Amino acid sequence: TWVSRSTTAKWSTLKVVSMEAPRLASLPRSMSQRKKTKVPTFNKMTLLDMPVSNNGARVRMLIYLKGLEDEIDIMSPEVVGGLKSDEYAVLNPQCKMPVMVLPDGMSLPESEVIVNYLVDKYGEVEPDLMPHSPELRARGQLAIRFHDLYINNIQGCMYKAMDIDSRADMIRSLNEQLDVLEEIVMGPYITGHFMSTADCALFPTFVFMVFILPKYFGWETVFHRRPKLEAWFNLLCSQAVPAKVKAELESGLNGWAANERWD
Ligand SMILES: N[C@@H](CCC(=O)N[C@@H](CS)C(=O)NCC(=O)O)C(=O)O
Repeated sequence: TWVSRSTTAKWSTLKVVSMEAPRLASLPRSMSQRKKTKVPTFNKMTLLDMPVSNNGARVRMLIYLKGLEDEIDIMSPEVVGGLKSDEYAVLNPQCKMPVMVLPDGMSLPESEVIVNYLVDKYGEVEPDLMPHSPELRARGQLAIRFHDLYINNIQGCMYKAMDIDSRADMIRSLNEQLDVLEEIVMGPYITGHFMSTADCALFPTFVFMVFILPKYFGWETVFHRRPKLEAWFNLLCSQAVPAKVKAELESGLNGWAANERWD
């Protein structure tokens, strides 16, 4: 039995309807299906990702900051047949980028899980990207969680096909979430004097917003009445590693523009 309701219905008007569970077609999500699919393996730690992926970019930013390029290969999901292939689905049952595959065959989906794994594994490699007090660590985690829960899930409104009302609602919500972040960022970095994993998580998404919202949604700026976020974004843009990540993301976004994604 599944519960459905229209998006405007109140809880009191919930309708309980009976229908079959949605079929997840051929994705090898269960153990028995997985056994039939050859699990891709790599000799070196390998991140499957593409330049335009903002979630992947948070992991790439950490890899470049810590100088781990010799330890970790970065390849396109196409090397295992693409995001929708059975081979990719055994690495990440959500079929999304990025995923990290370890030499022993273990695969780690979810950018924040990968970032925390690398911070843990390469803790002795500077910069440590961990704020130096429980309070600052909590603030960083809060920025990341708000970003992941309330921005990541609607960021598609900037570039995915959808009806105009849903898009308008999500763009409005994005605008509100930026005000929430303005109150969290301490400056000059999100958690104060040192860069942390919170900067890695948020910066790529800001590159998306700064690229897309003024050009295609008529925003004057992403930073209206958000001076702390503006100073933070400009500071990161002036540094080599974030600038490299920004250029990677923009190469993908320019590709989307050339393919008339927003026309
Ligand atoms: N929560 C996931 C989100 C992953 C995600 O949404 N990845 C996007 C790229 S940034 C993706 O794979 N999109 C392609 C698709 O969904 O087909 C994470 O942080 O890794």
